[in-house]
Amino acid sequence: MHMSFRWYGEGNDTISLDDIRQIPGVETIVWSLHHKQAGELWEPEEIEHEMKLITGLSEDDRKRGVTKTFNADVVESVNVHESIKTGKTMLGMSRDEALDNYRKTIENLGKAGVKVVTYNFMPVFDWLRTDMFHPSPDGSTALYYDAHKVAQLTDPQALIDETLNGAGNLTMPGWEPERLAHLPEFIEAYQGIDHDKYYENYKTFLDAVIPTCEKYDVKLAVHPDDPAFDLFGWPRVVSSKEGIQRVLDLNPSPYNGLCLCLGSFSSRRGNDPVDAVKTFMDRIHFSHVRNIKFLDEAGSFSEVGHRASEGDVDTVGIMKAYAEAGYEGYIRPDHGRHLWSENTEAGKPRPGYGLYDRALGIQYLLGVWDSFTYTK
Ligand code: DNO
Ligand code: MN
Repeated sequence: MHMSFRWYGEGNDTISLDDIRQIPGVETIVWSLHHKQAGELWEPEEIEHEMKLITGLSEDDRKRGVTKTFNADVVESVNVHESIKTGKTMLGMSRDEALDNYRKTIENLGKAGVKVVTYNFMPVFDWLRTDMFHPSPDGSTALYYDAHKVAQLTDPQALIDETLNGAGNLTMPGWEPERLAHLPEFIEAYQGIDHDKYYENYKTFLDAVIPTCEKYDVKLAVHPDDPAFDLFGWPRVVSSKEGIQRVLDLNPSPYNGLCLCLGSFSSRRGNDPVDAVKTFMDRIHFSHVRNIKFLDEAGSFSEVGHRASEGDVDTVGIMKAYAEAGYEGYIRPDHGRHLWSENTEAGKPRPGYGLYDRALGIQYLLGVWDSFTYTK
């Protein structure tokens, strides 16, 4: 198992590689070219520049006697253009053009040495919460999902107006103002696309891209829908054990795999994360291990610390299942709460991606892992 940490890049993250170096056990930096829009080609020079930052040491590092470096094996995410998901020309790009760019990006990443590329296949938006700094009983804040609030807001524009704007200028991935300007176009394009049609479009994507993944030895890893159920009447298909199995069956290549996010997966009542780990082990290339706590019957939840007893996700059972299988893929602690000085305005990290709780989470996950695997 390789422990990893998501980093948003120089100048784009309040956390530095130096900070991450001091968390014991981190081998892999999970990165992306965050300025790229879905559908855009990632050029070799841009990839090389970012990977050098991660895998190398600066002059200053050397002078200070720093020797620890990271690998840059995992990219999260290369986002999928809406034309691929809907099968229609969208935002001026045809599906074929978007597929060409995706394939070429995989090729460029593979040639640079990247091993795993994460993506999600959610319609229109990436993850959704109703509150990004919800106060917890201990004074920390956490990402929060109020099911009642979402149930009352039947169209996404209302949610944006009433909830997200209240969160200040912070935007969630996929909810950038430039994208939101196209909301009517998205709503129109998804008319008549049900779950079966969406799986069909998904298969077109996999069949087009997987041969390139095989050729350049890049494993594709889908992140489950977050939260793991339909929103605004749009189809979500990576939300349950059956849904995931169907995605894996769309293209049986081992390169068609999972970034199994157990926090997202567990947001659907009845989903069993330990069972999912055991069932899909052979196809899990990357995994996010985090915890959530349900707050009511409607399914509202708060993100909580990684310890199993803090919430409803059996993080011990998950790590035990990975340890017993001799899992050789990548794991990261995913979101964390905002602790200590991270609650203040100045230098506030992006929601869910502070330093302290993710560092604590790593130590917990490694502690559990070690208890099953370590010998002196
Ligand atoms: C949610 C997060 C997501 C994830 C993307 C992957 O649990 O891990 O932001 O990074 O959905 O495409
Ligand atoms: Mn995740």
